Amino acid sequence: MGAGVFITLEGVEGSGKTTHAKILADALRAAGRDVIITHEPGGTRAGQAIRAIFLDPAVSLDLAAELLLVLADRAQHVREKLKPALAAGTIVISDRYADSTVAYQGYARGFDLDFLRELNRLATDGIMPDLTIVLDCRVPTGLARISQRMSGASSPRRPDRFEGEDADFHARVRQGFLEIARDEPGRVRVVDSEQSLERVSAEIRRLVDELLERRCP
Ligand code: T5A
Repeated sequence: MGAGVFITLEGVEGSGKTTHAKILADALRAAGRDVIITHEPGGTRAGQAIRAIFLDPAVSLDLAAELLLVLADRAQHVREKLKPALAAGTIVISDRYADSTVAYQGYARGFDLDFLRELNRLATDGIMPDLTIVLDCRVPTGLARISQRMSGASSPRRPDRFEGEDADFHARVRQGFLEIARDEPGRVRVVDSEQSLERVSAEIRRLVDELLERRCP
């Protein structure tokens, strides 16, 4: 990896990743840092096409096809966007990355975790985040935020492939993220995202400032 800094936000649906990616990026830019926000799936043009199939509940997908689609999205994302940005010294904030595959396709869908880590090695080309923040909230809290957001939208949409899964599925995803954090405490930090937006963003900022102090004082 070049001189850039790679930060990922992970967590269950509605845990606040998109909101906090933006708050963090705005704060870092105000401090004079060069920052991009990206996301998976869909961070590239090819990824947008993959995302449309991946999330559409009306498209029948075998679980192996679902897995390979999200890995294809990542392989393109890493090579087209992440590696060049990191090589240019940018701070890259990604809303979801490789840990989502371990949590969703592994802990929740049941694929072998070591097999997924091997596939992630191929898709990521070995690029792993310097810091991953798991925004942790209870599943009903996250889902309630999503349905509130949907009901307030000007053009309401149906739940996507994952939002439509049952509570047990989302509970396994949450557990998966917490186990990933337990297994890799040096890289992955958990923030309670049921706190106010201000408190969550302050905790995220503290973790990021610690990282930046170590990486580029
Ligand atoms: N997926 C993805 C896989 O299965 N495998 C993989 O490898 C990958 C990469 C992507 C889906 O793909 C799956 C997982 C996902 O299901 P997506 O559309 O990109 O789907 O959606 P999500 O990443 O799940 O993002 P969401 O939009 O659903 O949720 P966020 O981004 O976590 O939440 P956000 O920030 O939009 O917040 C939701 C609402 O809550 C409010 C916000 O204002 C917003 O209205 N909110 C708070 N309110 C009060 N207090 C707080 N602390 C709040 N934080 C946020």
